[in-house]
Amino acid sequence: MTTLGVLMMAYGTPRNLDEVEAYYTDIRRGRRPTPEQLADLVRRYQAIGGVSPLYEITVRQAQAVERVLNGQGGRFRVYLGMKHTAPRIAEAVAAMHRDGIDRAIAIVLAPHYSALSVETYHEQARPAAEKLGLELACVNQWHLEPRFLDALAARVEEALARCEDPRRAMVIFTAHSLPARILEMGDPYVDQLHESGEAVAKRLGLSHYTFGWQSAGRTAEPWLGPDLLEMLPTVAQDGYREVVVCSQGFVADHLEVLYDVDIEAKQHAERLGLRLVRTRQMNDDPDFIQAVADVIERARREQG
Ligand code: FEC
Repeated sequence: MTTLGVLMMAYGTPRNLDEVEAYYTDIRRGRRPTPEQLADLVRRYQAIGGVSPLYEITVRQAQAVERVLNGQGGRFRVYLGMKHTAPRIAEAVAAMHRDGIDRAIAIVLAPHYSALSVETYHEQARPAAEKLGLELACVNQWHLEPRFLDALAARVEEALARCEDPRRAMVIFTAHSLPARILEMGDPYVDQLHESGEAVAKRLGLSHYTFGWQSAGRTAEPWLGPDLLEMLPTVAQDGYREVVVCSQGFVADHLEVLYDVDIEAKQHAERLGLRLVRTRQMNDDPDFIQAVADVIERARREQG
């Protein structure tokens, strides 16, 4: 049996505060942030303890997926490639090639597809693989993978159980906002977020739920809305006292969850008399790891 490579791709995070400027510049495609923008980002990292746990979690996710896939009788080797920090996606592809791997599945640790998110990972992976003659099958989306939906539903149920009155709590499914121009591009991102949220709502029989956006970039162009922060006053005015936020577009604890939801949105909610309960992130929990392994197995069968 030959070894099949798995190129697991994730966002990447600075390892310390000194790396924040280079990281931010990379996210901005080479444009350095202003001193004010940089100071604001450093402040947010400081607020979550100075560093984000994202990289360590991503490593654990990759190791766990490899263990599950090989435990199911396969012969896989998972390589981690980051979009904005080392080890870069192209480096991971090169490492695979050095190890004699000529076929691989590429998966981004973000379930919903957008040309402005998942595709930007593939844009780094495909040319690197082509150059080395490595056959790469890229998974575009996996937001409806059954065990991913089970994992999401379990977390919403668990968060509702932490509410004083679960039947009267509003559930908001959120994802990272993107520039609103994706709407004119026929991008499936918005529909896919509704599809996974609706599937979870149906499984749990939810009657109070809605969709919102979070963590919009600090740029001049319009971003998808409404933003979670803008939605909270309406939720409070509608008489809700508790709100469950399910950041379904993210699969790990990181800045956009630990700061944007746990600090910023929670404080805003408190000022409005609302109690905000966040669903537990997937991280390397076994149910989620099995779901990712299922996605990869399916892609392997399709690759033939
Ligand atoms: O914990 C950490 O250190 C990293 C957290 C982190 C994740 C993440 C995920 C996504 N982003 C997506 C899109 C954009 C677009 C821009 C943008 C900007 C930032 C900035 C930081 C940042 N993102 Fe991010 N993102 C994370 C962190 N993101 C920091 C810069 C400062 C700020 O605006 O807050 C705007 C780029 C521009 O300026 O042109 C667009 C999307 C995801 C979810 C999918 C994925 O994980 O790839 C989409 C985690």
